[in-house]
Amino acid sequence: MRRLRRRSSILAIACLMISVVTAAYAFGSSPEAGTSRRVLGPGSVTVTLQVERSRFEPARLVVRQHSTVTFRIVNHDPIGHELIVGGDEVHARHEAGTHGQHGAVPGEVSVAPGETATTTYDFHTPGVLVYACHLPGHFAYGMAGEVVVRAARHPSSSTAK
Ligand SMILES: [Cu+2]
Repeated sequence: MRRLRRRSSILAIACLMISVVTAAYAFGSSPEAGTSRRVLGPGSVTVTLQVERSRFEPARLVVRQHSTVTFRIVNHDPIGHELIVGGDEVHARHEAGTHGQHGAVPGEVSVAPGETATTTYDFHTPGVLVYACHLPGHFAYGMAGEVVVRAARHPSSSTAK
């Protein structure tokens, strides 16, 4: 009887540990994990976005204006995703739309399960743009990131003469 009780308490602890680990997977390890502080550009740069459990990593990029960013999306998930880059209007349209496949428009690409896809986007205007996946439920789940576009440091001296 005593042995049985001990066994069931071990089982309870094991269940608790499994749920803690599951929660850690679901919410990520720290708020800093998905951010990148490095300022990219100007000019052509390539950024690799890892996709795992319907999240982009990193989930924040900082680029100088007049950067041409090639996004390389590595999908580690067993389900398809997409990367859509743009402003509020672009995201509202895609969230409401039913586009199945992307690829022809710069900044819009579909990525099959376990595959890698690329798309290129020009960032010219300072501000904040968003990249997101608009497959049903993914954006609401949090499958999005932001690109902070910083003004060129010395716009007059960099292209003078
Ligand atoms: Cu997705």
